[in-house]
Amino acid sequence: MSNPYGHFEDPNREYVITRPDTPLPWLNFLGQDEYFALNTNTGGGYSFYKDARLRRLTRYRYNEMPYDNNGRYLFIKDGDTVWNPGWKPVKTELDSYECRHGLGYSRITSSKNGLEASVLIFVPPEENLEIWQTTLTNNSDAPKTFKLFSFVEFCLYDAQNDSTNFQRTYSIGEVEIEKNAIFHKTEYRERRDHYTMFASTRDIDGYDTSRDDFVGVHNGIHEPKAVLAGQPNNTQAFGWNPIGSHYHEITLQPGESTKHSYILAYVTVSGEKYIAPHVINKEPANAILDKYSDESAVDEAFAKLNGLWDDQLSTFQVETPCPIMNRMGNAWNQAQCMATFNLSRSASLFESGIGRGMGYRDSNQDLLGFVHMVPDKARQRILDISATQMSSGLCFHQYQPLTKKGNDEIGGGFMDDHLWLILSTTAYIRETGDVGILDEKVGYADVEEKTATLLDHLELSIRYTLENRGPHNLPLIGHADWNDCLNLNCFSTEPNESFQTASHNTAEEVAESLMIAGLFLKACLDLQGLYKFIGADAKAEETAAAHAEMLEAVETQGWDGDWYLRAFDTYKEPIGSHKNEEGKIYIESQGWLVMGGAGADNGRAEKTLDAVHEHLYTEDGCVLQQPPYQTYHLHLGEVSSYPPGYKENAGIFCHNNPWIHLALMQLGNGDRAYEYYLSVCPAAKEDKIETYRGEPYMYSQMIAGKDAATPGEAKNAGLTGTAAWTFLTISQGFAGIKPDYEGLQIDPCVPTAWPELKVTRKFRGKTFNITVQNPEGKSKGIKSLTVNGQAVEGDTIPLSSAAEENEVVAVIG
Ligand code: BGC
Ligand code: IFM
Repeated sequence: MSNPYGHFEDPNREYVITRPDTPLPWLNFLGQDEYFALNTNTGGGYSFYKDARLRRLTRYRYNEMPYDNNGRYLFIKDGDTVWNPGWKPVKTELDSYECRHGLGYSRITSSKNGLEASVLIFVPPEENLEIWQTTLTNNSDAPKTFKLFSFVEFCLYDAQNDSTNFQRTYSIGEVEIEKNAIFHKTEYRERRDHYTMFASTRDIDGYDTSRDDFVGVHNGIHEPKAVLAGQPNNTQAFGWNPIGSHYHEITLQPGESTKHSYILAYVTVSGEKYIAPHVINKEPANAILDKYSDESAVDEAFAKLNGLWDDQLSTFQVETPCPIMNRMGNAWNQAQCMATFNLSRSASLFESGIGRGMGYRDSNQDLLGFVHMVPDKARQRILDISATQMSSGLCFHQYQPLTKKGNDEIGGGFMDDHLWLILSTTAYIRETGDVGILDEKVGYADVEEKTATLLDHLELSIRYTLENRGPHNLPLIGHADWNDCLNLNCFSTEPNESFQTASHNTAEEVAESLMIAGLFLKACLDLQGLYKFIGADAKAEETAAAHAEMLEAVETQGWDGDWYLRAFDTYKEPIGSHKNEEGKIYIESQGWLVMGGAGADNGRAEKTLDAVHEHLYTEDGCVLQQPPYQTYHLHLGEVSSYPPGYKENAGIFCHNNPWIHLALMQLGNGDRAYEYYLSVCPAAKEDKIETYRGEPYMYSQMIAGKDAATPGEAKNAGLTGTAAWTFLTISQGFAGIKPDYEGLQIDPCVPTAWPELKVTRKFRGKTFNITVQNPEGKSKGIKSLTVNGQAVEGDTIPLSSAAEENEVVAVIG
């Protein structure tokens, strides 16, 4: 497959971009503790500590011309030529350009007129800083003297305020300069405990901290005055817009190379170290500089980062006959899961970092894709999320990562939120066996005394759905369910009102959701397993009864003849029915109901997935519904506000595709699941990249559907639940490796043409080297299972009899 912009390099887990003018900026997420950096293939992006809204360190310009404006820039002035290793912002034509996005780092290497500049950008594990290790090589046959300027523009920490409240921000900016370090200390005066340091490990020959002097009031960042003039102004910023820029004059002999690093660090000072509001204590900053004064410390930090990824990925590695699935499953898909763990839906090139924090629904789902890599962090995440549920059962839809407090700035009343907690908690316990988490006292967001345990939250969540059912005995949808845009209680007597202003039909919000019904069924199955494991048999039976009762409502009220309905609206009319003119069939209820056990013994599961195939499947993935809404309908809400084929109005919403893949595999249809898997996989889009436009190494939230004006075009790359669910498709679906309470279940579902696959899985401190053989060309069903040469009954390897290292052979037949 050819892609003129780049290619995968699997052995070193890199995507190598060979042209800077990619169809859209292609992003990499750096950092996985508390310091994060967004970095594109041209060095664009910004950095923040914990929270992209409240602790933004550098500025970014959203929706600018060009896209991806502002970043980590180095300017080189070599004679009259000014160029950037990342091509932008000056965009001087380069003699060579390459950007290697790897896991947690990017390396940009370019050359111009015989000078090569290579910049390795990464965030060392467990440190609140980023490093740009810069190597300059004179490949010409004459000595070269050139000028090098670094550049970042500081954000005054609260990104919302920073981008709106200029009457204040233009007067509060403060910096200090000492030796090779520039300190951005706005906010310190207010007795906050932090500042930002931007330093060079090479002695500087000058600096700038005032944007007006460095760039010029009437210049753009592609024509910075100081660089064009070839000399810095050595300015100190007072208010306006503080920046950090170091200046170096460098001479290299032919063939000579030199290396130094820039360090951008978020520094905190507390306790007795805090001197006075206007004098920053540089002790912690100096400790960082001491540490990295030697480039070998930078090399070590980089090696540590790579070691961390080796380790994280080693929990699950797969070798299938499909190279695309291998490269995604073994590296990129897992890396994207980690990005969603860190950032939920808060900060990407499509999420501003200001609008959203950590999503309740989102983070619970994301956890399914990272719990195996970072179980301890997953544990804390579960406790943080659950603490934002209220005593009624309703949840804050999101919370700020810095404060961990819920906020409902994008509205509340999503009637699915609470149920996702059951999926994440049971996944965590199946992975770790840690039932102790159930007794953790997390409390409720609206009750001061923290007496409620996590188990209480799970029970409340089941009860809340049971107690909030509508006229068909199905779960009420409230503002929306997983589909944020299906707002079925919108209601107005005014003409021309939009879903954004319409009041809700509060008197009778009776719209119901079959998707929540499916999610509830699945949550009941998961919880039942947990109750059995902890010996709560009566509770397990109660949960089985709740499952049966909901199933009864689904099968009697929710079947449309060829597929399951999606919902009932506030007028009690069906949505996602052949009776509707548009939106006759939706994807979400089909996937969830099958996963929850609906249609299992009446043929409806197969039938409904066949309907998905007939009505929703396309070669770019399954669209969300069909036919799209051509006009706006207030009583359906935001869904019909999108033009046909985009977003929830019949776009290919990648997130819900793997639900269908998993449902297909549950029924044993490995061939179709595989075809569907490839249809939506970004790594399979390289031969249509001009249409697709997104990163080939990470999922976008959406691909424009067949009814769109631009079918096949991807949008909203990076932060999407697609990552977690697709990782489950690979690991628990095709490879069939399912962590269970008492052991490791091996239940693969493969395309009939696959003779074999191999998996390495670490599970509860033991390693399993698993070979799945498929001699009869089937898809599913384990005929025999041996562990270290011993036959095992059924398809689950009991942990009790497993050794440290286990050779497993599972034969499908
Ligand atoms: C937006 C939708 C979007 C969803 C997920 C909602 O708040 O209105 O358009 O699809 O969030 O990003
Ligand atoms: O379910 C949501 C998710 O929470 C955010 N992205 C869009 C999805 C569908 O509306």
